[in-house]
Amino acid sequence: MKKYYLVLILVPWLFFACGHKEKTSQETTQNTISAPAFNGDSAFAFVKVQTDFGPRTPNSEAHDQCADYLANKLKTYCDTVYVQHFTATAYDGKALKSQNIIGSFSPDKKDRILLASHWDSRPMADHDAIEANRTKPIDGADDGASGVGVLLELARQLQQERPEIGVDIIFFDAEDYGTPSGVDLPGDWWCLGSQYWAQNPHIEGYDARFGILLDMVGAPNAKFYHEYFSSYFAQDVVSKVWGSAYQLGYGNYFINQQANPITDDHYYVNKLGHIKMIDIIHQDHTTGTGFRSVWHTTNDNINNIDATTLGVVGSVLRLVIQNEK
Ligand code: AHN
Ligand code: ZN
Repeated sequence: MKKYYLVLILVPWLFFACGHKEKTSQETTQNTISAPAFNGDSAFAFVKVQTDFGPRTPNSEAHDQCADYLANKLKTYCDTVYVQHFTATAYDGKALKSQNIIGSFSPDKKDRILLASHWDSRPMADHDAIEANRTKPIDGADDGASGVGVLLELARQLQQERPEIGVDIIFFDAEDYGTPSGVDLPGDWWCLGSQYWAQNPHIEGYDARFGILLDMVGAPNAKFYHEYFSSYFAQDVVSKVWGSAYQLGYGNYFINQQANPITDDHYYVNKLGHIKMIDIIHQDHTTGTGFRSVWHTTNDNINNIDATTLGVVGSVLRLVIQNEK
């Protein structure tokens, strides 16, 4: 009789426990508010335009052509476009003819958000599995073009639905000309464009409420964790962005977990520019490099870009901007 009672108590409890657990896991991907429209396919097309120029490595013809394209495209969407020409010195002593390209909405507004990506691509596929490929430049479809594609599509949309807050979109140059894998030199050889901009902003005394950097936002099923420096410098912005993603039902892309520090453009905007900026960057701890397997290889091309992921990131940005009054 006693055993029978125990079953009577346990069975409903098990039911409740399982049912409850299932509901919780469903909630992480459920829409709780409606997403502002964002066209991932259009963002994808903007990624392809860039990779169609070929590798956009500083001092190449494709680099020049893509710079003109980006500046002209921003001119069609933004109120003001600034092109910052500068010469960066690379780790190997090369002088890199570089350009930071900036598009602004409502440049006179004091309250602003800064959005950024790098538009150059790496001059060598130093992580390629095939040795003969390691000196070849890469398309950088994910590593560079993906973030720029999302931001171009965002600019197109913001022209139609003007944000209340001022917005600046910066395409940094010469981010990915850093030292080859295995070479360790003293000095800061990555992110030369953002280092330049942080010390020479396009407007004297430039400031923003916060900044968001996009880097490698085009992988199928990308995973964006709380990158260490983002949390260190701007945990409130991390919470805002990951919270917005969760509200839109994108908790499977924007994961609430700490991850490794990445010395990316946002690091210098924080450190040298004193503007708090986070990095939305796809990290993968299973590959050995910390990034996806195509990273810094000739396989970082348009075939490995997913319009859905671009759409997810763009929608999150739109919601974040919409919430800034
Ligand atoms: C390093 O791996 C040293 N920096 C990461 C910055 C980066 C490279 N982002 C894209 N490519
Ligand atoms: Zn890179």
